[in-house]
Amino acid sequence: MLHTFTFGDLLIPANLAGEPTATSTGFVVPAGPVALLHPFGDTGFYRHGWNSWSPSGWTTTDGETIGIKNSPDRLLTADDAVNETPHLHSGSGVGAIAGPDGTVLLIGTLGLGNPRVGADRNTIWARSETDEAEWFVTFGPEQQAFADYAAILSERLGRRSQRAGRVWSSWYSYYEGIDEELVARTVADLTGYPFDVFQLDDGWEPIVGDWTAGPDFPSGMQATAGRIAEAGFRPGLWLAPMIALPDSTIARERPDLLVQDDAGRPLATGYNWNSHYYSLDTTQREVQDHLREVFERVTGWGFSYLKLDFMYAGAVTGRRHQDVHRETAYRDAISFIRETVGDDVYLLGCGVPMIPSIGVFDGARVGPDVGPFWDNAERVGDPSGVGAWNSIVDSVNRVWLKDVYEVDPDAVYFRSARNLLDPVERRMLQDVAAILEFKSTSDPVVWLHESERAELRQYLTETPMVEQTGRFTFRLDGREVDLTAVVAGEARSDTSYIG
Ligand code: 9PG
Repeated sequence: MLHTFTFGDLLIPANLAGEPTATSTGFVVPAGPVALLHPFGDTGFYRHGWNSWSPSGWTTTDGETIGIKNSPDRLLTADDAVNETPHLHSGSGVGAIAGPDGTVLLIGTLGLGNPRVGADRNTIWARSETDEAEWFVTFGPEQQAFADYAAILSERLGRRSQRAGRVWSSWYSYYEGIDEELVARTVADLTGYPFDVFQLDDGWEPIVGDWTAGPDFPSGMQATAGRIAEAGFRPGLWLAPMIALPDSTIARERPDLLVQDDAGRPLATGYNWNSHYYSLDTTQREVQDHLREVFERVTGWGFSYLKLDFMYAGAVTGRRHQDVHRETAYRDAISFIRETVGDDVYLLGCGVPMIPSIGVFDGARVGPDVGPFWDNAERVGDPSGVGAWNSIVDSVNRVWLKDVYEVDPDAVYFRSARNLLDPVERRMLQDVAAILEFKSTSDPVVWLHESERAELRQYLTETPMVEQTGRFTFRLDGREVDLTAVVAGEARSDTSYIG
């Protein structure tokens, strides 16, 4: 049906599936395709990435699109292979175009079904694969519009209240090279530092897919969790419960439990650890039994903070036993995990589809991995590649998600040893994390100089008041932090940044 939205003096002709309903902050539009005619011509467009690592940000309708240009090779971080559109401006779940005087016209999904929002110089449009979710449409000052959208998203999908606190994670120092001795030593060194969580990352398991203690943890995972708890930290553990490497027990013995391709073979749903990997078909009863066992086991060991990684793989296109949309399969699976672990376990999503995870995860990663260097070296031009800059750009473009769950921009560094980031770049990472209000690091205390230890302590102890004053400008305890030039790729070791 044809409809005209009225926002003050602004009239927006629209083609909708049904009559919109006014709310106090905008309009709820019935499920089905949406197309709005806008009068702004070529203008700014906000593109939102599907999962934690997918790029998000502002471009213009006549500018370069934001996204991953070789998506079949980058299944992990693209908006999945089917939806990445190299020449079309579009994003996942929500999109906005810039109007005059800092206003935006925003369309956002209120549910699942692979909702996409795109725009060109005349239109902003939205559609999904299921036509089951309503949309929210609003016009107003940019931060207000996103805040209003976040509020209605939480109303519809839920909002959890647990906070992660200050997290030490093993990834950005030791990577997969962890063992029980090293962990015990690292924990002992951290005694007295005000961390809340000590989280073991990838490397404890024998192989991705088998969630049992690996050979480097001969005393078992319960012993390690116990040591962490004795030192006064909450034990945290990394898992990638949706995926399995070809040599894992489940992939070798029960390929029928994996998501299949059209020929009925297990479907490769990503590439890491020098191998392709598969996804579990979570619509099968036996897979749910497997997940229940895994989560009862790891919480039984004493871990109550879980970083669940590569979760997008539970929501990719492929053949599953039950004929449900892939995002519904995903949401059912994570809801099942939440029921299994209960409300007290903190679930941090990583590589999660952003919108289908709302209300189930306590926190979510909102950008690609940081690294102890500024630019991604091995994936030039891929905004989802590892590196401090890519991580900052995606994260600051997702600050608005703070209102739906905790947002994790990834670890920050204090160390100068084993680090190519200079003091200004390290400070930028710390500021972004302060803005997002999530504190984590992987620096072992023994890698830090005395002054760096003091900086770490201070960072963990002080929580600045955060105010957003513009798209990329903030006030941290009254100090102006302007990330505009950083996001644009202009400022790097600009010493004026820290004054
Ligand atoms: C453990 C790591 C850490 C890290 C996670 C995740 O695009 N990629 O190829 C890609 C590979 C690895 C990756 C993210 C993206 O890292 O984000 O914090 O837990 O797994 O293996």
